[in-house]
Amino acid sequence: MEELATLADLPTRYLGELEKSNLVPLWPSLRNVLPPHQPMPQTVTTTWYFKDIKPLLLEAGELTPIEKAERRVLVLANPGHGLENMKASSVIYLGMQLLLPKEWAPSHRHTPNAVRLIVEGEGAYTTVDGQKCMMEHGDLILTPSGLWHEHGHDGDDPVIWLDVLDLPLMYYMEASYVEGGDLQNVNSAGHAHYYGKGIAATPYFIRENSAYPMMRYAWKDTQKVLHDLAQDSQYQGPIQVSYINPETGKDCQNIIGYSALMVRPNETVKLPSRSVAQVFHIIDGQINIKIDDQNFQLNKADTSCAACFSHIDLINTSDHACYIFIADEAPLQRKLGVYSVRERHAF
Ligand code: 1HN
Repeated sequence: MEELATLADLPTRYLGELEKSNLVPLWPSLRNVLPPHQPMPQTVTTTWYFKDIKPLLLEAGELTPIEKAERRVLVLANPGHGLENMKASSVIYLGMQLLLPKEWAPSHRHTPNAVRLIVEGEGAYTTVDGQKCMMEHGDLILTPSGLWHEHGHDGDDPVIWLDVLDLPLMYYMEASYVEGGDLQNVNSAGHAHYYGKGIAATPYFIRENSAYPMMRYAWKDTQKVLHDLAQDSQYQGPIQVSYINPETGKDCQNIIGYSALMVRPNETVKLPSRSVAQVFHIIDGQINIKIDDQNFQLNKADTSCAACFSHIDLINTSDHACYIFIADEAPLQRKLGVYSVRERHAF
């Protein structure tokens, strides 16, 4: 492709006149906004270690009362986007949230979709749209766009969870806002018991929020499916399952996709190179993650993010299985018709 002229090739007088009329020449920027062959992501490979986060989050618990925080969160910010912009990728926001015993994070609802992946602690719950969802290690709890949600804690120890939201996208679209609300009336427990493998409650009556029948995906159920898949000698692919809407079989949320992957002892999983940024969070176990030319040793509760088209290997040299929670931008990109997967070539 031809190298194009730059701003410096234009007379200052001409540039001044353009500016006065709110005009900009395209050609000096064309190769930036439309780079050849693949995007030039601002997202850089980043790892956040739980051993660094936890003491700072607990200190936030001492420094800032919950009433003064509403949500007590340290944001996992990607330096490639500028820390103050609070993005893990252009679409994905990540934060680690702390709730102390007896604390309450009041009810609100907002346009960004959120999920929580529970990291540690017992006795906390989230009430989503009147459904009380207990939070246990490894559980995934949805708080979809527009649904009321609040957090409470009846246990004795601090509870910490990972929040994943499509906030950067919503904010970019100028579609992000919140409404505050009153304490919710609890009317059921996450609906999880209405669903099994291939089975869903028969919908005689249309629910008010029919798009989201299931709010809580218990880790013990997910882990069992991973183990069942690993037992199937006919099955060749990586031991990975997607969190889906049990009534439609489609992604559980509209924008970010969620899955769980088991890397067996002494197994290496080479992921395909895909057009989406991805987040890896260790539910349990240890893994060496190789993202392009960088290597990280991840332990339980550590989190990494990788830009689009990264080459990612997950190498388990331990004699225990490693369980990884993955968030990616695939549902959004599929809907927009820009999702792709490429053959990996040697680096
Ligand atoms: C939010 O509503 C929660 O409800 C957590 O726990 C993190 C980050 C940005 C915007 C809304 C929550 C959030 C958030």
